[in-house]
Amino acid sequence: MPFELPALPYAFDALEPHIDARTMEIHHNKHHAGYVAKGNNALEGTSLAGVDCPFQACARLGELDESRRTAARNNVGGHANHTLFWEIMSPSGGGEPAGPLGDAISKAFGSFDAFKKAFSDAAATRFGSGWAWLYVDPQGTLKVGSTANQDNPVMGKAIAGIEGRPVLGLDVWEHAYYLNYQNKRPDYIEAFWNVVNWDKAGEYFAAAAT
Ligand code: MN3
Repeated sequence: MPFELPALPYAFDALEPHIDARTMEIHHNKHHAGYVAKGNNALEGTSLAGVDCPFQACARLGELDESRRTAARNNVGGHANHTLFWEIMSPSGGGEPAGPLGDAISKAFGSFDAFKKAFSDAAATRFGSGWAWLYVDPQGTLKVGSTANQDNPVMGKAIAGIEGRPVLGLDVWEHAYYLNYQNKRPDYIEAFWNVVNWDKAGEYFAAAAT
């Protein structure tokens, strides 16, 4: 089965005032839908055509001919990243993570506030378009980093510059915030913390740690 655009798990206006309805609608219905369509085109007739999970396809980009690889990297990457992004936000989000993820963040970064600063800095200093990530590296260590364009840590170091399995991702492309925040990316990053779905991030952490 080709990839399909997943429904948003909440209404377009559910994350207001932190992320506005118009941004969410265009971001999901136009940008994400475009990555799904172009990602399916890129994988059609290849060994990755039937892969269910877009992150699994991201881990296997090396199987593709060069003629398909860049389109798959950009668009299957875009599909994977946005699928995660919608899930790790919630109108009832915010606060601090509890349980194993909360413990692991304190252990890796010293405190939740130190983690938050490291992640916010990664998001603010990513030049141009890209993503900030909290991820579990191959040694099992929680790390913060960022990637360009639609790259993600699952693609591996040679492609993305960082390697691991994602727990939290923040889209810092201008299309994610420009209508409401214009050039003020730091304000968007600060607002993001109010909508983080830590329960869902905890599920990604549990999956990444196994
Ligand atoms: Mn986006």
